[in-house]
Amino acid sequence: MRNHVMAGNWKMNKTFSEAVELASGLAAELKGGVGDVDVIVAPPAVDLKGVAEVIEQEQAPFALSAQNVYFEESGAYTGETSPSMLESVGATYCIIGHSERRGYFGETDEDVNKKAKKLMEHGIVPISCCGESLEVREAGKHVEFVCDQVRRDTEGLDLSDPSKYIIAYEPIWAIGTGKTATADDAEEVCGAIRRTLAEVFGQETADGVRILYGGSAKPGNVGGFLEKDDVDGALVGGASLKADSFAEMVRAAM
Ligand code: G2H
Repeated sequence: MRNHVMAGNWKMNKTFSEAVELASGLAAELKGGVGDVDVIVAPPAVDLKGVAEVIEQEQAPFALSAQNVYFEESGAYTGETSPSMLESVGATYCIIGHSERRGYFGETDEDVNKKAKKLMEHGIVPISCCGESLEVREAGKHVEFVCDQVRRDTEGLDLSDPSKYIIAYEPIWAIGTGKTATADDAEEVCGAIRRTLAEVFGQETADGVRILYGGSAKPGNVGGFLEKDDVDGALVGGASLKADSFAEMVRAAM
């Protein structure tokens, strides 16, 4: 059985001291344990080391994720961060292909695929995002669109340990807008993603990959998503910026 994942994407929020404060607050909130939920926080790159230290000092029950990576090992790539650098500060997960990176920074499926390969070489688990725009959804092409993205993003990956690859389905029209997809909307697409994985990698792999929902997920609605067979957790933006609301979502996933 797949265990739940609750991942907080802090996006471009929190200075170093604010990030340390949020991580400490979350550690305190989750002192009672998190059951078998994989709890993950993804602070901005400059905050990773500070949050890693909080996790270590307070033996916090959550793991560290980056929000982005570059697919080369080192060299003249000003402003970029390599998988080894992430590894060296204790990141064990990395978000790739978030719609904000695709939309504002031109990240393509080819980039996402290369990033996943590199991360996995370093033992870092990708949280690979996919999702359709409002235009695609209104044209009724969302399932086909997202499954094609997943095919391209996973091309040639070794998913023999499916617990080491996570997909986040985030309909773009529901991100940070307060508009949430319904749990049935999420299940329709997450189920189709799992069938696509089964076609490409076989049923056993498809049954092991965790698929998350993301887009205005919050304490009041996360339970409905988690009840769905093919939704294994959430990638949470806004509601992960407060320790108490994110902890409430973790408890809903326990
Ligand atoms: C979607 C999500 C987290 P929010 O981007 O990745 O953000 O919960 O604020 O919609």
